[in-house]
Amino acid sequence: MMRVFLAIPLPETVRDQLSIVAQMLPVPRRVPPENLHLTLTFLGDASARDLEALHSALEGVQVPSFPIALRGLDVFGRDKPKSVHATIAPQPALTRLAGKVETAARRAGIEVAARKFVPHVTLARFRPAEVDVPRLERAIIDLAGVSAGPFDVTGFTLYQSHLGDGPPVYEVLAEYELRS
Ligand code: 2AM
Repeated sequence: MMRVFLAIPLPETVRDQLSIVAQMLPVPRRVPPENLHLTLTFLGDASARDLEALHSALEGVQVPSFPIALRGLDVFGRDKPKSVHATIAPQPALTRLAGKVETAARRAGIEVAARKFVPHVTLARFRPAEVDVPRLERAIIDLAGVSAGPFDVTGFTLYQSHLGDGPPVYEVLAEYELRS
């Protein structure tokens, strides 16, 4: 089985901008710049057969390319934060794309957790006890004006996540283009 997810890769300039922002956060571990991405759907463990079915289903996803922009920061976990992310300015085309890839995954027989799509780019993950919460909240308020992009989303990628000591290694398994 392979641990896989579908995500939008970010242009290098955007990753560079976000990693500068991440450096300003009072957190113990940041996502390495090369790992920054926008997840469309987390698929979890899938077999090679699942992935073949998924590949056929994804080739049928037809969505025109669209622009997105990153605006401001937020946390997951509220008063016990466990990650900080850059938020994405509202973009209905992005929500539509996420819905279509999720439907494609379900058609391919992959179980996808029913979760509301909250588009974001995670900048740091940690345990709540590892951060000074008021200090982190102040930093997030101070950085409320950060932005990156806009840039055109021209495709999405199927990644395999290899977990080990340290940050995960994301391997590209397949790339899907959006029509321009
Ligand atoms: P996150 O950035 O908000 O943690 C690869 O792990 C990607 O899939 C990450 O972007 C992660 O989101 C997302 N993801 C969603 N659900 C997940 C889960 N249950 N376990 C691990 N990653 C998950």
